[in-house]
Amino acid sequence: MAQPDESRTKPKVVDIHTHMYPPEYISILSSRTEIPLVRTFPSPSSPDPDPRLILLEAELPALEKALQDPSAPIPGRPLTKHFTSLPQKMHFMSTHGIDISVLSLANPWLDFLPASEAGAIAERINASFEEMCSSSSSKEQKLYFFATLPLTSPTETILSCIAHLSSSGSLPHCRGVILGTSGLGSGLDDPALLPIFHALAAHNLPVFLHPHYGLPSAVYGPRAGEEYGHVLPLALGFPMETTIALVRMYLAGVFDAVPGLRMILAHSGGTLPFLAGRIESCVLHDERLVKEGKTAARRRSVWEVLRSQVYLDAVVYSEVGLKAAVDASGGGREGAERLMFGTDHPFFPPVGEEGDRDGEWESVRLNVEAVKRALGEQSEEAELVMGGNAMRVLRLFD
Ligand code: 5CU
Repeated sequence: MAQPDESRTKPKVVDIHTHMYPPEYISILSSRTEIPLVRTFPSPSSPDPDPRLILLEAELPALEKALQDPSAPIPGRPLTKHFTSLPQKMHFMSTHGIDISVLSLANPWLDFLPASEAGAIAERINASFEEMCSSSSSKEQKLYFFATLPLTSPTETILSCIAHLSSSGSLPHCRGVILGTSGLGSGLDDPALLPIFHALAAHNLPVFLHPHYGLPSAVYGPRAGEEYGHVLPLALGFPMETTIALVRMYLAGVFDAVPGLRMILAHSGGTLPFLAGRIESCVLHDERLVKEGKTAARRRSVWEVLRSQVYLDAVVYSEVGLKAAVDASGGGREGAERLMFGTDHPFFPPVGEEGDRDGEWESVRLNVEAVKRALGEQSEEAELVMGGNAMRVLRLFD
């Protein structure tokens, strides 16, 4: 039997999907009266309850009820130190054997800020992420970050933010940007976004595309808020939102217009790995698109775009989903080279009385298991997904 090669250095584990809310962001949320917001509700079981973080439109009915009736269930999720504390992030990394984390501000980023404030706040938030990365990186653990763009500001402000991210040398740990699906307010197929996508490509800044808005609450039905918790918006709304955003970009020809653009899709591309064939078929059978010559032989298919300009994170919690993501990305070694491990920390913590947030998280274990089962424990492909791909694509060199 082949002996393990002791001289081989341990492959790095990189978490590319891991969020933080720096203190200035929490102050903004705490000063707000509309979603997104942070608010503390009295609790019968604790004299000093955690504030609650209320983010999603689907949480609005529960918030309104709790504001009127102190005995109603408390809305949102607890704002624990996992969302805000850097030592807690480092502890989480050690607990789960993570060597490098690529941090990002969590949703809804700066989407709700007035145009006049967003530019300066983005600058402060990005500086804060840089400070976290430079102050906490050590020989054993390293941090990088995806920056936040002031998307409600005028285009010149956004472009100058992008130029600052890569050229000034003041943000050496920045490795791309995190983007929601709203763009400048009309989605990511908005032609007004093209200069921004060109600038990101020119500065070699990949886009980490992440959902927030889900689907209109009406599709979840009248029982959702009271009876189904966050399951429908998070399990289905988020992935559909990502899928729709990417397909709109594809149909608008953004990938052809900006061939240097690189996208990393959260949650393994939502439902894209499963639906790419159907999307492709709908394009080819659409009378209007055929008539307008948009299905010409030289057109790049959805599959080709997935295999050239798109990467997927591996936050999918199952071997079945991970295999589909690898297959949609080209299959075998080629497909495995396009997937990157993530945890979604601090979301999906252990819950309930028994839930120990300082110990091992089941949500992380499921994502690690999925990689091992889909690609083989200690296989080269699994090592690429767990860290090698992120090191290569995001230039995370020692
Ligand atoms: O639990 C949630 O609401 C979330 C969220 O808002 N963002 C995220 O990335 N994961 C879970």
